[in-house]
Amino acid sequence: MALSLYIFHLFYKFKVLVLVTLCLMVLWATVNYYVDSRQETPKAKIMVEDFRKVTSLKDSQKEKKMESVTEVPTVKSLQDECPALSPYLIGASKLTFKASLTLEEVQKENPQVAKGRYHPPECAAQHHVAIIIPHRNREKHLLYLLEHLHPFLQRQQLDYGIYVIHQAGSTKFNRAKLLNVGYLEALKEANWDCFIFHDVDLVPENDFNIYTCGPGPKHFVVGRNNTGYRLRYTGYFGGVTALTREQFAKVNGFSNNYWGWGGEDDDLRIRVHLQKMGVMRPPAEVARYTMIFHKRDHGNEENEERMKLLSQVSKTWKTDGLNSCSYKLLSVEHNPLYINITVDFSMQPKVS
Ligand code: UDH
Ligand code: MN
Repeated sequence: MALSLYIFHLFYKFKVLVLVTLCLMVLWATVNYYVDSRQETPKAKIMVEDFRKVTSLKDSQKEKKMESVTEVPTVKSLQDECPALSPYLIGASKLTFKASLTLEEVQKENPQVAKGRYHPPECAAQHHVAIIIPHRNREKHLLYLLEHLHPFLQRQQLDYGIYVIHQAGSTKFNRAKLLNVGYLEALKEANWDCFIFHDVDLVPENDFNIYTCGPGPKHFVVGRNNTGYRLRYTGYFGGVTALTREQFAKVNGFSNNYWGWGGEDDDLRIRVHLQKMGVMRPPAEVARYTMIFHKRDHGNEENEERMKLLSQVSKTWKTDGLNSCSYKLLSVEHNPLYINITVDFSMQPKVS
């Protein structure tokens, strides 16, 4: 009897031991799981966030032409360079310009643009591009350009910033000098490797017209609606051009001496040729623009001195350009969709 009681007691002790061990094991597993999941959560959150960003970019373009997008970039591509050709390109678009469009609407359409800048969230951009827009009294044109240019540049997977260089006052307009200011000021905030000098009223129609720089200066406006989509004249180098930081520095930028309309773009072409650089153009089928209709602006009358200035470029380019571009900087504002730089040229001596 005593023996059986002893055995029962032993068995009871053993059961308690097994139960305690089991409890400890469950506790250990729970603590381990909790620690692991704490480490995983931020990673998972980032992955979900990235996926959301990638899909929201795709959603916004769905209506336009989804069939041309062949594959959804994977989360893994976050660390990878963007592909040589973006999968988001849709080709030719039918442009519309709604009279009632507001800046708030354009802002809503571009939630990922902040302080005038954007970079693709899904991959590391291969190109860092500053868009420089000369501007005075063309607010509606600017609105339409922003409306179309932001999605266009995003579909090209560029790291970009849009700089609007506003000439204050009513002195003669000086497009070229504004573009020099844009280059100098944009470089103060980022190390851009490519500059696109862009008229405010020219809207690109086809996103295969890629806004990147090349081994030589580029001219994009091969055709536009109001010239029957033909080059305005042989050698035309106006409207929208792209030069790398180095190419633009090599030609000493634009001349500062073209006041009023005309000549400054031909002057830049001569500078480019003097440096033995050739001009490149994208194929005519894609390098197409719609110019928003306008009349000649007050303060931008035809420059009667332009032929004289053009005949002297080989003597003047070294001392007239980026290295002599003086201006009074009135303000730099970081708006949601663009960086607005206001300058005053009224104190500048008018060199002829
Ligand atoms: N610009 C302004 N404000 C001005 C003048 C020029 O913002 O008051 C800028 C703007 O970016 C514009 C660019 O400078 O796109 C070039 O000027 P422009 O558009 O006046 O030049 P374009 O060659 O026209 O297009 C010239 C006169 C058109 C006469 C039309 C007659 N049919
Ligand atoms: Mn114009």
